[in-house]
Amino acid sequence: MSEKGRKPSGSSICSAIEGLWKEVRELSLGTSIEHLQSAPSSLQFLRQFVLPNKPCIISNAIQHWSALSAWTEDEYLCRALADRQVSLHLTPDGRADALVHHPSSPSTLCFASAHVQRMPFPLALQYIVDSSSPSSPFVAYAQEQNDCFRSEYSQLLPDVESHISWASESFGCLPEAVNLWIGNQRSETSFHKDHYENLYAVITGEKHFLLIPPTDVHRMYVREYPAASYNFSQETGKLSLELEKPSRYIPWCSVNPFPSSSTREQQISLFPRYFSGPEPFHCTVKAGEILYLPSMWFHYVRQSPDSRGRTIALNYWYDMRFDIKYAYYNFLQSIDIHSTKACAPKVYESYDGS
Ligand SMILES: O=C(O)CCC(=O)C(=O)O
Repeated sequence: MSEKGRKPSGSSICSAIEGLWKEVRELSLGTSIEHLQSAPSSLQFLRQFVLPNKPCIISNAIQHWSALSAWTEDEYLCRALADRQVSLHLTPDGRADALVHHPSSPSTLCFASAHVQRMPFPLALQYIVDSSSPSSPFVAYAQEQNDCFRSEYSQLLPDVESHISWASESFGCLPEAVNLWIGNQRSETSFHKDHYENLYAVITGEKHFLLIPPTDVHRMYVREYPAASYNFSQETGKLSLELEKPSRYIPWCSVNPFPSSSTREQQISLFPRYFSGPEPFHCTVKAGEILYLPSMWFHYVRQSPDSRGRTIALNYWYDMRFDIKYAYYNFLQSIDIHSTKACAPKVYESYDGS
C-alpha cells in the first residue's frame, strides 16, 4: 500500500498525541507558570497570554482594592452583609462537584453536587470557619457560581473593581459572571475545565492550582457519571447522597491527582497517562495576586486559609471565543485512544521540558 493510502496505526496516533503534549511545552508553555510583577497592557496580555492560551500570575494589579484589607475582618464582612441571604454549599468532606462512591453500588462512582442551603451571611461565615475542624460532620464552602458576587454579595461591590480593565480590553467584552469563593482548607475542587476565560483574584489566604493544558485532554479520562446530590436531613442532622431522578449523566475528569496511599497504586494503573505524563503545572496564588486561567484548561484547586481560618477569592469569567482552537480541541477529544490497545503509556520520569 502506498504511504498516501495507509491508515495510521493505533501506536502512531498515540505517539503523535504524546508528541503534542511535549511540543506544546517546548514551543509555548515551558515548565512553569510565568509571573508578571505588574498589570500588563491589554496588548501585551492579548499577545503573550490570551492568543497562545497560556496562563500567568500577575502581582501588584489589584493592590488598590480596599477588599484586600477590609475582607480580612469578619466584623466588616458581617456588618456589610448582615441582612443578606447567601448560598452555602455543604458536603461531608469538602468535595463538591466530585466523584464519590455511588450510594447503591459503592464499587462504582457517581458525580456528587453539594447540598445548597440559603442562610444569613454571618451564619454562613461561622459555618465555613467552624467546619475546618476535622471533627465537623460537614464542610461548608461558599461557591455559588451564577454571578453570585453581583447579586448575593452586591454590598461588597465598592471594595473591588467591577472588571479587570486590561483583560476586558483584550477580550473585547465585560465579564459574563463574577463569583465569590469563601472556603477553608478542607474544601477542594476536582479537576474540570470551563468554557470561560478566567481572571482569578485571591483576596485573603492562598489558592493552590494544578493546571493541565487542553492538549492533554486524553490524560484526564473524561467519562460520564450518574449525577447525585447531597441532601441534609433535619432529623438526623446528616448529609445523605441521593441519585438524581430522572437520571442524568455528567462528563467529568476521572483523575484524582492526590490519591490516598492505599489507592495510589490502583489509581496509577487506572489512569497511567495522567500519572506517567508530563508534570501538571503547579502554582500558588497569594492574596493580592491574580491568576489568568485560560479557557479549556483543566484545573484542580485547594486552599490554605488566612489567620481567621478562611480563604476568599473572586473570579471574573469572560466569554471565550469558540474559534479554531476550540474546533481543534473537539477534534482531538474525539480521538478515542483509550480503546487503542497499541497505546502503551510512555513514562516521563523526570520530564523537564527538554
Ligand atoms: O476556587 C475554587 O475552588 C475553584 C475555582 C474554579 O473552578 C474556577 O474559578 O473555575
